[in-house]
Amino acid sequence: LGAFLGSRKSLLCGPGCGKGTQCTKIAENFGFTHLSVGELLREEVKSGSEDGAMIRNMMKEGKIVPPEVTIKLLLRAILESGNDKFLIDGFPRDEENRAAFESITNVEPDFVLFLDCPEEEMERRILARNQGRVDDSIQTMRKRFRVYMDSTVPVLDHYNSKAKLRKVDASRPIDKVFEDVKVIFAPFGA
Ligand code: UP5
Ligand code: MG
Repeated sequence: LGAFLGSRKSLLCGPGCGKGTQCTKIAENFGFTHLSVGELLREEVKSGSEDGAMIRNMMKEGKIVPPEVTIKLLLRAILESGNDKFLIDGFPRDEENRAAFESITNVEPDFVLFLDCPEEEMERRILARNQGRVDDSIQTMRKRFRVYMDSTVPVLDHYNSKAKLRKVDASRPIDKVFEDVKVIFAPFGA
């Protein structure tokens, strides 16, 4: 499977920091296929599949879906894309998902982009988004922050210890953030 993953970059940060927004711009400018694991999970819920109800309940609680579910969706999307340059948005979310994905594919990301944003600003962005997501209530948002601190920050620490973490100040306007992101992606151009 590693052969399909010619180049893999991941984006991680707290909920609402701007992963989706920056990934859209990176994909357009640098020829990556953008895979948002949150979006893949929401599509799975909509499709009414066997796992749909379980996934919806976990997302509503801000919990991390087990790796056998997310990795299956991710690998399917990778194979269907026909590309070999991937931008993986919001994954791996915890050490269990990271270890499982890396042992199945035998591929580590070239780097992980961390969009650094204060919690109050992420909260403002999520509440202003208003797209009817099941997890955008104040209650679920607070749970998502807690899960981020407890489970995702250790993944950031892991990649930092391998010198694979790239950090950008994401508290600024979208285009300012993208200026810094572009510098990081420039060596991997389309
Ligand atoms: N916005 C963006 N950038 C801005 C800026 N610089 N200045 C001002 N406004 C900015 O942005 C959020 C909003 O802010 C938008 O309205 C945008 O215009 C504005 P967006 O780009 O959507 O932020 P993003 O980081 O993508 O926020 P999102 O809510 O998608 O992040 P989450 O990490 O919470 O959501 P995700 O979809 O990745 O995951 C949802 C759930 O799925 C998880 O909680 C979990 O239950 C489950 N999940 C798993 O179980 N496993 C996985 O591997 C992944 C997800
Ligand atoms: Mg998103």
